[in-house]
Parts: sequence; C-alpha cells; structure tokens
Amino acid sequence: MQEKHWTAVAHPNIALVKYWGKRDERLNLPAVGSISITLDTLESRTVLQVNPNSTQDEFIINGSLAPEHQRIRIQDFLDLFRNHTGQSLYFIVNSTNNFPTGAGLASSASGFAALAVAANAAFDFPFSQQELSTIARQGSGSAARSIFGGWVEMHRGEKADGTDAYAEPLLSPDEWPVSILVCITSEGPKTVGSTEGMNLTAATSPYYSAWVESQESDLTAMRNAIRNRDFDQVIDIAEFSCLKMHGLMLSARPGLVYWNGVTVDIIHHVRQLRKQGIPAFFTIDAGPQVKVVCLPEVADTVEGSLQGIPGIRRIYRTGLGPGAHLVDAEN
Ligand code: 2P0
Repeated sequence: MQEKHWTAVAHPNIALVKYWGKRDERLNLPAVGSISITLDTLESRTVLQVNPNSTQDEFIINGSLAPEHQRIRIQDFLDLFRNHTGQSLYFIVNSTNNFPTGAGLASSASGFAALAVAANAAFDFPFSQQELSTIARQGSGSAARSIFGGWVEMHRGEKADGTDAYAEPLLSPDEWPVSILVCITSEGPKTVGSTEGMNLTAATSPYYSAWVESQESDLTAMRNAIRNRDFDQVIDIAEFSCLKMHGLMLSARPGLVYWNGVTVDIIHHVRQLRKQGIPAFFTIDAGPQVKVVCLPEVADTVEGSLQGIPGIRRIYRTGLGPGAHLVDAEN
C-alpha cells in the first residue's frame, strides 16, 4: 500500500526591486523589502510521502538522493512544522524542477514554497497563507514571495521574531499581464550562493548601508508604478534596482561578479530595443541569466530579436503565474 502523500507546485519569482542582505541570519530576516513577479511555466513540483517508522527525512532532488547538507536543510525546515504541531511525522521529499537548478533561476524560491505548501497539507493546515510565507522565508528568503502569484511585495518587517516579515500579493496575474523571456547564458551552477554572497557584501562593502537606506524609496515608487500600470516607471525602477544591487555586489571584497559576457550583451541589446520604442527591460539575479520583461504585445518581437544574440543557450518564454498550490493529496 502506498503511504500518504501530498503534491504541491510552485513557480520561481523574479525580483524587480531586489532583496540582498539579512537583518537576522537565524530567522532569515531580510534587511530590505522587495517586489517581485511570480512566473508561470517554470516550476518546482514537490511530493511529500510519509516515511514510516523513521526519525529522519529523506530528500530526492531531480531523481537523485540529495547531498547531506541539502537533506539537513530540508529536515530543519520540516522541523518548523513538527515543532509547531508537536507531530513527529517524517517524510520522503521528492522534488523536481523543470528548469536548471541552482543557476540563478530561483529554484530555492519555488522549491521551498512548494515544500511549505505540501507540508502545510501534510500537517493538516496549521498555518494561514501569511504565516506560510514567513515559514517559506526560513527556507529561503525569496521563497516567501513564491507563496503568492502575480505581482508580490515582501515586507522586511521590524519585529525581532520575524512575524511581520512576509509577502503579500499586489496584483493578480490577470490584473496586469506581462511576458518574461528567461535567457539562459550558462547552464553551470553559480559560484557563490546567495546567503554567502549577502554575508560577504554586508561585511565588506562600503556601499552596504547606502543600499539598505535607499531601498524604501524604490519600493514606494515601484508599488505606485504597479498600481498605476505605468510600465515606463516599472522599467526605470527595475533596471535601477538591478544595477544598484550588482554595483553593490561588485563592491564586496572580493567582488562578486555574477555576469558573463553574454549577460552584458543582452543588457545593451535591451536598451537598444527601447531606443527603437519597444518597452522591455532586463533584470539579473545572483547568476549570469538575464530575464527580459515586456508587455505581451511586443513579446514576439523581443523574443525574435534576442534569438539573434550569439551565446544565448536557450530562452524560456513565460507569463505571470499563480502562487504555490496543492495539486494532489492522497490520504
Ligand atoms: C531577489 N536574490 O530578490 C534576490 C536578488 C538573488 C538576487 O533572493 O539566503 O536564495 O536563501 O534568503 O532567497 C536569492 O536569495 O537567499 C535572492 P536566502 P535566496 O530575488
């Protein structure tokens, strides 16, 4: 007989106003708020199955047993549910991504969001959506945002216990659709993980305090731009926030250089498209991939022109997607 199992799907998200830096490492509290869009098409699918008579979780990622440090990260995360409910249930966690893992495409965001939703069902729904966002955050900061679909804001929060550091939706996917072209410029894993990169930046960059202090005005401007459906404003703030974050990363010691040559080619290309009157912008995270965001009516044109750039290995085209959700539960 098959043991009880629960399946959840979550999509990666892309920050338009970026998160970089923590105010508390243990609770994974962000030093700055952020604003993101949740994607469609790219997904993490996580199945939780009860691991009977066991006192540890197993973790299988993309069909292979995960390394021990990843298994422990998953087990620590599931401890949040065990400690809260008092139930000592252990699981076999089977997670698959239909896109490159650990390459700056937010696989930890969709992975922990899917795991949070599946675990919430397995423990009989102890947490509200807002609480689930604070739980997902403890797995990975950006995962708090993938709990919700469409346009999403993550609050930095002020409280020491982190209960006010959660995400919430700003607009649903239907309220303001956009197209996203995810340009893969390298398939390899990134060299410096986000947590390590953030800690290095906070400890060594002379620009770090200016980064934290200037975030609030970007968040306010982006919130207003989204409410007003003002794409020109979104372009302006998103590219500013992206380049400001990469300027910050470059100013760490040793400097964090996440880009390759093709990353830079795409930046110039997108700015050239804008000169021709095509509304599109780029954004880049802790890796060399470039996400180009545009209004749906110009997506064919933008995709066609990106295909002409040598060195882009593949392009995923997607729109805005839903928040993390349960797709199957068999009890
Ligand atoms: C973001 N990134 O806002 C920023 C921009 C990468 C660059 O959130 O340490 O993997 O687990 O909280 O969530 C990636 O960070 O970091 C990220 P942790 P996470 O999307």
